[in-house]
Amino acid sequence: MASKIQEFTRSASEVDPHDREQVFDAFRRWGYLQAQLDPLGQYLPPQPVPELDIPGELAQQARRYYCSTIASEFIHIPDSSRRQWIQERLEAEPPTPDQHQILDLLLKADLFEQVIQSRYLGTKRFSLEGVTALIPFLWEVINHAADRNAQQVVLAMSHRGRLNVMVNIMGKSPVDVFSKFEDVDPRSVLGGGDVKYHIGATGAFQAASGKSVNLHLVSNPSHLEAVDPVAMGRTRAKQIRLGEDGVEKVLPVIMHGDAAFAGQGIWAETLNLSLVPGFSVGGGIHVIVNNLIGFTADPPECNSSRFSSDLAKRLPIPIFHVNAEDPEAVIRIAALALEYRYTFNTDVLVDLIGYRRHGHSEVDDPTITQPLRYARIKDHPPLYQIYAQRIGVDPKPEADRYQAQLGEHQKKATTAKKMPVFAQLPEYWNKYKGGCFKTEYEVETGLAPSQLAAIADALTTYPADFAIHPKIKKLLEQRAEMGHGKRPVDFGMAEALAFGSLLGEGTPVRLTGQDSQRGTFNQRHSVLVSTVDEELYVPLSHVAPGQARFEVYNSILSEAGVLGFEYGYSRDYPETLVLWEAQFGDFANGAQIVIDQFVSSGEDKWGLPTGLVLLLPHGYEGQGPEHSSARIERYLQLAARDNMQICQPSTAAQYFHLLRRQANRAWRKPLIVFTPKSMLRHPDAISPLSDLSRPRFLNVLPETEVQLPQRLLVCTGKIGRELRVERKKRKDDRSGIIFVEQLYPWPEADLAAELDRHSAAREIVWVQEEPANMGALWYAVPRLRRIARGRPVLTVKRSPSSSPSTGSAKAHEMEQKTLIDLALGSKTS
Ligand SMILES: Cc1ncc(C[n+]2csc(CCOP(=O)(O)OP(=O)(O)O)c2C)c(N)n1
Repeated sequence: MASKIQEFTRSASEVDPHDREQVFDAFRRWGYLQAQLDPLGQYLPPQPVPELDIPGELAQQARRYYCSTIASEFIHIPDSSRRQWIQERLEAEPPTPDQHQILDLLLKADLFEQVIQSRYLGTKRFSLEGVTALIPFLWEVINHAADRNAQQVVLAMSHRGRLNVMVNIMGKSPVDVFSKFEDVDPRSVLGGGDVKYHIGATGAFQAASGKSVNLHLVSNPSHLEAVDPVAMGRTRAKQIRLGEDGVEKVLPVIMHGDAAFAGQGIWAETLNLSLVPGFSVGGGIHVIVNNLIGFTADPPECNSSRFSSDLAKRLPIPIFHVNAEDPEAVIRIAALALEYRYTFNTDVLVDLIGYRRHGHSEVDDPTITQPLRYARIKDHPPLYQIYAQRIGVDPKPEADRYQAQLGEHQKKATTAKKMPVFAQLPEYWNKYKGGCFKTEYEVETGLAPSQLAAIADALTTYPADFAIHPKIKKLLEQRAEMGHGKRPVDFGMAEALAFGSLLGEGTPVRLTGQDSQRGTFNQRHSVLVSTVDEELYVPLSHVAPGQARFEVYNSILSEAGVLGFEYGYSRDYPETLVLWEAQFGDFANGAQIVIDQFVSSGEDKWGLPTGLVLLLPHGYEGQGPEHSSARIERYLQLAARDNMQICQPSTAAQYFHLLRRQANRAWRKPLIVFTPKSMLRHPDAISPLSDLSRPRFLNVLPETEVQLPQRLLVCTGKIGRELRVERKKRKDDRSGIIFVEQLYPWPEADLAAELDRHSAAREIVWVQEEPANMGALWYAVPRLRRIARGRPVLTVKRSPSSSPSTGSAKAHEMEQKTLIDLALGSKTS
């Protein structure tokens, strides 16, 4: 019979040893500190807990439930019905497991590693030995998930045991894995590809019930835990695609290392997305594949608390620790975790505690750093042997047979000619292209004035009884005028028109970032808030009947976690225009791993394209070193082989066309956009409505006002707009101003044509706001020289600096004035 859980702690002397609830409460609360969790008995010794010094039979009984090879932390969950649910199951007799199945899985997991060890001695594989119970764990989770209607499981894991999971869970052929060790067909991956323990895979799992579950193992960089938000974003995209019961149909199972779990901030960020609207996936199964070591570091060096799992206590979710050498306990927790996730739709964490049989990789000798532990491990039998003995089975005949079979597979691999392919892109990728740009991918993006007016009307209308904020009322009135050509279009409206048009054409739009609903610069206002009851109204969700889904979320204050999530989302929803916005462009450096390891190189390493858009506010406005630069130089350095597009639209219309181009081209490439701040409302950056009816985005904006320039100022972004205003003021008819709106792929032909058009110009000047060692200078100047036809290419820029800009608004103004004087004058270097 379920009982009320005490909300406070009693000392042992206050507990009546004959009161079952009082006794059990103490163990439910503190029992996890005295469980037997380390198979080698070196770490996690039972901790003295005075509250548990309770005599009597009931205490013995409670100890069996709470201090065995399973330890449970769940009293921190505020919802008593959930705690009740857990304790009822932990205090029940465990179901009888299929012991032969467990043995079979353990044997296969161990022997797979042993065969690689013997055939490819000294080659890195990151063996799972010591925690091979992961394989029956996953087997049990996926089987139960199949019973709960799961159609897909998104798996994420780092190096450790990855190959084992590929073979023993994902159904990949051992021949294919061995041929990766043979490194066949190196020519196919010259300059690209990835190591075997990072690549992704797709596969099918045949559940015991006969159902098939699709598995997706997410491609993973070396950077530990970076894959976590990506897997979550992928899961959410798959769930949205499947509709209402998507949360049931798609389950994420994320594996972590113990050192990485405790240490990596991106995981803390991801965990915090768990219950947030727009990011929740209805919970996932998280497993710490805990070998109680991180490379050469012992647990006390990796973590400030007893368990590496402690970070997860920030959430109201259960944490189960289980000794990986008790496979039946592991199986029991697998089933319990899965049922909990499906019952309460939250994350569940399982800390699977074993050891690591070899060094960090197989080329490391762990006896140098942990001689005592490894002396003990040397004599410790593999788990399948321990378990076989426990259940009274002689495993040798089956072990010999399986070993011989793997030997055959290995032999076959030595004659393989082709690099095996482990992953298949889903059919919704069929209509999209990766690779290098081809002109046939170009699309027209302009819209007729009548179309723009209709969208504008929808975007500026709200229910008659909606209590609108007076400032927003005015804004919408102005936007309505913009949509009818009665006033120039600003960036905010250009974006709304781009989104609105795409939604009406059937392209979903998803935008996230800190404060993205309103917009950091008070420019977006995509969600209207009633002044009476704070009810929300989203005009972009009311553009046209049958329109596509519009999502805009204010994200948690995270860059790496949220950008990783959106990258993952874009990977599984290429039909959606997915945009992530940094509050200021330089904050994206907190997500540098996601940018380097996924966005810019994912296609090269794993053949996985994405059309993700990064909106990075950029521009020197005297706001100090941290709010000025989105670090154009970094993105340009990452650019090669048409891996992404790097653009800085300098008018509202250009932004409109750029967004529409990104959605409507079949070419799916990341788009990095340096977006405006003060330029949002710069009089020279607003556009006549007719510019939105132009055919397309222009990679280069030509000089339009000066007929015969003697010098050509080439620039990108806001500085060009400032130069144009100043030029007018000075009545300067010597300087032509050309905007490079797309920096990468470098629009060489367009730019060359524009430079050639002005043959009277004697010099070309690259002008930028950024210091000499930043911005696009180093990238643009040699490229300009190639097309300058012998004319000198000079530069105007700030002096080299270690930080992007001055902290003084007045100093900024002085510097900016000097830049403009230099650019429009003749003193250039
Ligand atoms: C972000 C990051 N920092 C450093 C490393 C180098 N590195 C690779 S594995 C490893 C130890 C990981 O330990 P743990 O998380 O416990 O996983 P295990 O290898 O023991 O399974 C380290 C430090 C890395 N891959 N990623």
